[in-house]
Amino acid sequence: MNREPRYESQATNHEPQDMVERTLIIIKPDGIHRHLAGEIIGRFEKRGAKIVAAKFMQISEGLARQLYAVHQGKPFFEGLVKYLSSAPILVMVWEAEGVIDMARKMMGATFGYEAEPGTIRGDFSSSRGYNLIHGSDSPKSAEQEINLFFNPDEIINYKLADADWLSGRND
Ligand code: DAT
Ligand code: MG
Repeated sequence: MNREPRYESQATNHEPQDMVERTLIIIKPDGIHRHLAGEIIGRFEKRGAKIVAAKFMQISEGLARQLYAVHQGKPFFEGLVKYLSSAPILVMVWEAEGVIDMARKMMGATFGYEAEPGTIRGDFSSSRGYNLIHGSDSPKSAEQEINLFFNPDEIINYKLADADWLSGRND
């Protein structure tokens, strides 16, 4: 009898399935330096989201400016760009139904000292600017931000072994 698991992960197309959203999540330089990457990834894994792309990289100031273009001209913009391009970051795409808002709730409020306990920022940051994690804030920004970091063929379409429990429906 063939006891191999069913490998349904062979990528054939790179589009998410119906209803499923994708979001760009970045573990920022403080998250890497403070050894919190595993903790943060673990929260997304345990919540049931699926990782579909990842890159460990140090980005240029130019790319940081593009990511944060909506904040250009604000007093904190230059510091934000320097911070994000100062050290390695882990850039990921996570997929789940409703993942954009879900990730924002998991991240907590922007400033660490205002974030609720139980959130990533609320548990691990008390800083205004060094707040560990970036997450897209809308479907439009998710699409733009994912395209900024990943080619379509770098996003892997596969089925998790426990997908029926994580994202199956009983209605
Ligand atoms: P978020 O990261 O919660 O989406 P944002 O998009 O409003 O927040 O801002 C991007 C980053 O810029 C944020 O993570 C931290 C920094 N930032 C925002 N507002 C700031 C402010 N008033 N002073 C200092 N840093 C700020
Ligand atoms: Mg934002």
